[in-house]
Amino acid sequence: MNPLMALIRWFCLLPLCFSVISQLVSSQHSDQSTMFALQKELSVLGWDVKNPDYCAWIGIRCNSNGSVERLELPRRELKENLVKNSGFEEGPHVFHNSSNGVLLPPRGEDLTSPLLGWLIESLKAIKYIDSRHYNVPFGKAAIELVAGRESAIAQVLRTVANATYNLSFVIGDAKNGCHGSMLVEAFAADKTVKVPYSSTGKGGYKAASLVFKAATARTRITFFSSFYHTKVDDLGTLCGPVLDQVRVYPVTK
Ligand SMILES: [Ca+2]
Repeated sequence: MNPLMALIRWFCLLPLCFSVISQLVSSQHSDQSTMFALQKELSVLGWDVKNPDYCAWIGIRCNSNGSVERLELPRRELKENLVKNSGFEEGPHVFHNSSNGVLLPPRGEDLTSPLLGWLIESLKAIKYIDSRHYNVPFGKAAIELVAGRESAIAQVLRTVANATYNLSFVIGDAKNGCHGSMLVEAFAADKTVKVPYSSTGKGGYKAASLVFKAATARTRITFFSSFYHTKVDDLGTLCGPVLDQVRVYPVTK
């Protein structure tokens, strides 16, 4: 069986299958549209949809006709991610002419979060940035933690008590003149990790992860920036590390 069809067949064991299939039905049935539809649901690290040459994506091998010949994916990539809106792709409308991103207010000022699935648990706003004006690690949007420890974002996940999970995420910079030694702190159940990132303002990113054991049927994951940063050419403007691609998968033994 074609390796791509084998993956889709396996993938259809997951509830996310239907949206992929619906996209396939409306597509030209080419490997490119299939790969893009799969990436939209799976958000595999190293599958960069900004690069239309899917044959160059990590773990993909194509034949001379550009058809996918081989797929190598870590097992965890094919489990359902517990994090809602894990890539921050569903957020407030970003005005086309605005290059400043959108400041999302802390909880309390607004009854419903403007960012699907996420709680803004902070005294100050976080910033929603889009790929037209900023460097975003994956997809079309991400968030920038612009107010140090006063700018936290969290989500409560449905977990199984005593089960072990892996939390992974990427941090980077928005290519917006925000230089310096950054540090993002992530929390899940009773575990925490501090991830350093050295920003040269060029729009890079790195991946990090944390293994934790759920204590109850609900587990909170939280992120904030340890430090305050300002733009090199505008010391009055706060900036900070970018967070994207937050995923939680059960760890199978
Ligand atoms: Ca994203």
